[in-house]
Amino acid sequence: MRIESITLRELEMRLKWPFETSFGVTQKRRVLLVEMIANGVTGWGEVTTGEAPYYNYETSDTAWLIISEFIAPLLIGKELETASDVPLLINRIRGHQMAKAGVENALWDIEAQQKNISLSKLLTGVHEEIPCGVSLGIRESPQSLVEKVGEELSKGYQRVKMKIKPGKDLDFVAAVRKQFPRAMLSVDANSAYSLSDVDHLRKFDDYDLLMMEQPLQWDEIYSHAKLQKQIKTALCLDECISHARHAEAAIELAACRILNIKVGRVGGHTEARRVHDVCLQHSIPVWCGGMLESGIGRAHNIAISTLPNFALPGDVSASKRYWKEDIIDPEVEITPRGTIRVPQGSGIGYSVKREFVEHLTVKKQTWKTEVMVSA
Ligand code: OSB
Ligand code: MG
Repeated sequence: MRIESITLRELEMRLKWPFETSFGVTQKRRVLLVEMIANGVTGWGEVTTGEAPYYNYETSDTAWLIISEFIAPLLIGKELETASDVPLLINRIRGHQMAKAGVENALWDIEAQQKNISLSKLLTGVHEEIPCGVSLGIRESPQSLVEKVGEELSKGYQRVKMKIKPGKDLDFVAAVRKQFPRAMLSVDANSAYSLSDVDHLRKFDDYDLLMMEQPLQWDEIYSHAKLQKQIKTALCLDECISHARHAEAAIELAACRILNIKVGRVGGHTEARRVHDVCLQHSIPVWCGGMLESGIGRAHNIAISTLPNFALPGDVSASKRYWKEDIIDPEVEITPRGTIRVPQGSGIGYSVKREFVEHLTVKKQTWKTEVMVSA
């Protein structure tokens, strides 16, 4: 495949409702999309950065810089055997996984279309339907959280994850558990605690949670190992796992019993599969995390979620939970069983609403190979 053109664009998209995590509130999303053409076939990827460097150090602006200054110039005009060769070409750029993933994943979409198979098949996925959970932002009061959890469970979602932060944690979880004694529940602290909070964090053991996600520092594996020894609730790592070697270290240290894979956080589908395989070898179940993606990122999440060791419901949910109108057709929907049926069409399996994308675009840059003039 010869990379003939790369278009990077920023879309301004407003979430239906503000989403609050321990690190802040988001409503106005700055979504970066990568549109690539190779051998005449167009593929799409999404850069899953936040607007501010509060989840990790990347932002929409750093990703724009890294892609426009380094990744696009490195890749334009290159001939590649497969999308999984992209990391070899851009490895010399340290970090910036989300920027890399947005570009690499566009080529995965192209490769699947060229082979006329679904992205799921190309990634060697096996599931035709994936189990879905939701991630609920921090709310005003325990009562309003209880109501929201009830709403999502009644739609069929199989697992509800609640965002927590100091001061908005135990009471909220206790109220939800009391109302829903048998629901599959988990919490996500997004690094809001430290190891000195161990006595507090141990109190969550009373609520039969599936897991507690990344309670400690965003770049810490070892502290989570110390914490896991002292609490019963299974820890799940998110922020601190940037690649398969991190996953191996975390598993060897017994820093978690479950792992969240975000395709952007680990640098694209190639590395996401490696993380998946490491976890499978060690019997650590994984699930797919979300970053408030538009339909394009959502479609990539669905495809990777079809690999065999995605054994737990992910944070991949219906388009309409976040967007008044999504940029893909059809939108992502869930079945009454709380699953998403994996599209069987070629590539990501959803079509991109070009005009709507254009309408939402606030910034755009294109790289092209030099035009070949035929004699
Ligand atoms: O930690 O999983 C997280 C959103 C922004 C930043 C971090 C996280 C999240 C979510 C949203 O939980 C999940 C989703 O996209 O539905
Ligand atoms: Mg998380």
